[in-house]
Amino acid sequence: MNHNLFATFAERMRERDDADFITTREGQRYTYADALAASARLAGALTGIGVQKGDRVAVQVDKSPEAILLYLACLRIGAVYLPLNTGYTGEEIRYFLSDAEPALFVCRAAVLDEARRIATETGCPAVETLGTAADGSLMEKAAAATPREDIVPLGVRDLAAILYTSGTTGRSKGAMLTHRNLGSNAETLRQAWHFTPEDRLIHALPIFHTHGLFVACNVTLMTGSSMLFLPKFDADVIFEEMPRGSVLMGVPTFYTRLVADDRLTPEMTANMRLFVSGSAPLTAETHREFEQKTGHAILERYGMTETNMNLSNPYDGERRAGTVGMPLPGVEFRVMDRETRGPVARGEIGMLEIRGPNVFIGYWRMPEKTREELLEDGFFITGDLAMVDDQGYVHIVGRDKDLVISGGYNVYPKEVEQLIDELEGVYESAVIGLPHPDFGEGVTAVVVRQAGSRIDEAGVLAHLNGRLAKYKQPKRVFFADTLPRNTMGKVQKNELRKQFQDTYR
Ligand code: MLC
Ligand code: AMP
Repeated sequence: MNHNLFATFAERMRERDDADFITTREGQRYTYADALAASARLAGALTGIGVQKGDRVAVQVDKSPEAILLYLACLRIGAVYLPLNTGYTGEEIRYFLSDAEPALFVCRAAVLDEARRIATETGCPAVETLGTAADGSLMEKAAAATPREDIVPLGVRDLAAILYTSGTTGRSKGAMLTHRNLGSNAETLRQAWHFTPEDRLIHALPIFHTHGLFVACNVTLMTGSSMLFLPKFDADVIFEEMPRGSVLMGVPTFYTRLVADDRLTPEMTANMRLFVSGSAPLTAETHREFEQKTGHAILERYGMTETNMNLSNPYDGERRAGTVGMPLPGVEFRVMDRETRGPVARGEIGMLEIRGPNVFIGYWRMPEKTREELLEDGFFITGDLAMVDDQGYVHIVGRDKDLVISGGYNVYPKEVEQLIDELEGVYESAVIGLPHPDFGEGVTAVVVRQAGSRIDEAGVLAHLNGRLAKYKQPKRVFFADTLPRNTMGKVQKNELRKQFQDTYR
């Protein structure tokens, strides 16, 4: 049996033939037949460039239908798709390329020179460009290539993608996801969320993370439904498109912004059948307000880069505000006491662990990290703290990992602290997440100066600018004489969060 996920997608694509797959407001339109043909041409181009089964293809491009066709082409030939946040700076890209050793780096034309330089320094043999108007050197090569109509046979552990997720030590880890991981989750979600070929997903998420890439696109491909690709979230555009859409997937920031808008009414959302939220906690307040204003209960689900989607509120049945629902079919979970390593009683808080065909097979070239987090019995330690209520709904009540989630993007404080600490005049720093009305949590730095230093907020921010993606940069920098520490010498971030809790309110 061929475990190549593209084999499953291709069947659906042939069936759906001239039905829309991806459209844009700029008039781009790919039917399923178009997408099948284009993926074969892109697969031919990749082969011509020298990309082979198992090779990584690193991609840092603006959102476009062609980026998804490139993802499909990689699946087709068994190459490993490696999407990168467009916000990453050159320094951040250098790390990913040196760690993943891709056979090809696909970038935006505007940064081609820098990309070539980084590729040369990191030993990446090929660089191509891809633009948002079906342009760029990769598309030119695809137009001239001999299409590859075949689908490379793959085994059950062959990789479809590597997605980097930041590490608590400051070093990003590449989560290795197999064709089976992605395929099983897409099929599960298709069924659980009642997708049909008639669905039209309003797609406003970025396509370099699990939510916008796998949850949205793989479910669409599994179903044979269609997507309207928007470059980014823009409330005006969402409201213009809602009457022609049926599903919206978003991070909580989408919903807090929509709820605050007078255009959100039952009439406006009458054609929509489903609003999905995930990637960060949706407040019960936003959930309730959204329902009051539209009659729609947002379906909140819980997932991770390493695991795809695990838990979901029901499609039919109560969608409980402030909870992430129950395990999806095929997914097992347990809530464990971290000291005794035994399960906690219902209603008590413990570490959430997950097992299932959706769970990744390990971190790229990090066997020790993999062993620490992916246990021998197949359960993955999420780092999230959970509680199961009397109705069996799971509540994510906090995190046991030092992580800030800002507008659905993960920021690991360590990475920011390391950069601040190297700055002259800084003795030490602590980076925390504080309640933020728009982003959920706002990245904030608390800095202790060296004696005599006059470094200020602007100085710290200037140092980070260009070194760190914008969303990782603190929204505010505060100064303190010392950082609060416990008897073990560990910085008490809880204390800092309390002290600065009203910063953005
Ligand atoms: C933008 N900015 C952010 C930010 N997004 N700052 C912090 N956090 C963010 N998430 C910066 C901009 O650079 C800008 O800076 C300023 O904040 C205001 O920008 P904006 O125009 O208001 O932002 P916008 O472009 O509207 O973007 C906000 C957003 C976007 C929430 C729509 O960040 C987004 O689409 N997030 C989704 C992330 C996502 O897909 N996560 C899924 C991960 S997968 P300045 O200074 O230039 O003004 C995962 C697994 C799972 O977690 O379970 O799904
Ligand atoms: P990422 O590594 O970007 O995939 O982010 C995964 C993390 O996002 C999880 O470990 C959770 O901390 C968080 N997360 C995802 N969905 C939810 C949700 N519905 N509620 C609370 N936290 C969530």
